[in-house]
Amino acid sequence: MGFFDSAQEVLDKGVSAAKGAVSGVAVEQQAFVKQFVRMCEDGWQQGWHERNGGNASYRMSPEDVQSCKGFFYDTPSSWVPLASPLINLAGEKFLVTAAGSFMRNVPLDPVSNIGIVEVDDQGAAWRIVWGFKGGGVPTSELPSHLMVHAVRKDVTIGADRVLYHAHPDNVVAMTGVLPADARAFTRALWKAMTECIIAVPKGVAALPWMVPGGTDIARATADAMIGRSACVWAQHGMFASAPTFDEAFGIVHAVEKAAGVWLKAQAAARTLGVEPIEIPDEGLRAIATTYNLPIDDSMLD
Ligand code: 2HA
Ligand code: ZN
Repeated sequence: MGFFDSAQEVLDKGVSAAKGAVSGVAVEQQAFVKQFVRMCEDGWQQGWHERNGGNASYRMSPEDVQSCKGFFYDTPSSWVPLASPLINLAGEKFLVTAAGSFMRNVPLDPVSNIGIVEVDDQGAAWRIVWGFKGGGVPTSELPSHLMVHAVRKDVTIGADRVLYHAHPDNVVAMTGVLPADARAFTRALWKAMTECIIAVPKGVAALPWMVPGGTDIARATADAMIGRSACVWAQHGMFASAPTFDEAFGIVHAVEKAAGVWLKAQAAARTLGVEPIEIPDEGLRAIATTYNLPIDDSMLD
């Protein structure tokens, strides 16, 4: 069953009305929800979320679930099967943006533009337990989000919780001139701006253009992010994974800034007829040593 068939099924079955009287701090007022909403708003302010571009998800902690579950729907949506089970996500709950929602509207109306999905105890299906008011469903990139969460939860021993997908224009422009290759992107970005190797010490993965929203791009991204916290999607945008909202946003922010510097320097060097000056490999090694960074050494000559 395709995603949109599944989504339609969710819509058809409908989601029951929220509980009438529950005590406690409303979901929208929880600290993790406020941070999620702030990340969406900040990304919009940066210009990374034209129209319905971009999406985000957060794997809730047991404490988050505890403080929200009193607000979950009495009757959740029907279960929607995953393309293949993600056993290490069994029972996990995720706060995610809604399909088709505009990031700029998330702060204005969180309960319509975001929602919580629960994964079943086999890691084989998901259902809506809160939010998506007015018939919404989770982001079209839910397959990518869940597959990448499964990988990152594993490789970071549960530390990574936030996944952020944005369309930052300098990163996208860079994919018009560099091959979709982790080493090519990582070296260009690291060498353009000192801070970049600190933000992404394992470098960035890069995938060629693919159809968004499906399981092919999801699998490719999950594989690419086994060893890296960021992945560039050619002619599209990028994904970042981190333990916190600040760090996920910070990865995109630093990579996008380095991409902008790289593009400007390359263009100016060409105009002036000079060779661009970059941080040498020994300089990058010295940053790694000084700041004790767990860099991917294979990115250096
Ligand atoms: O949410 O960004 O990749 C819209 C997208 C799809
Ligand atoms: Zn996108």
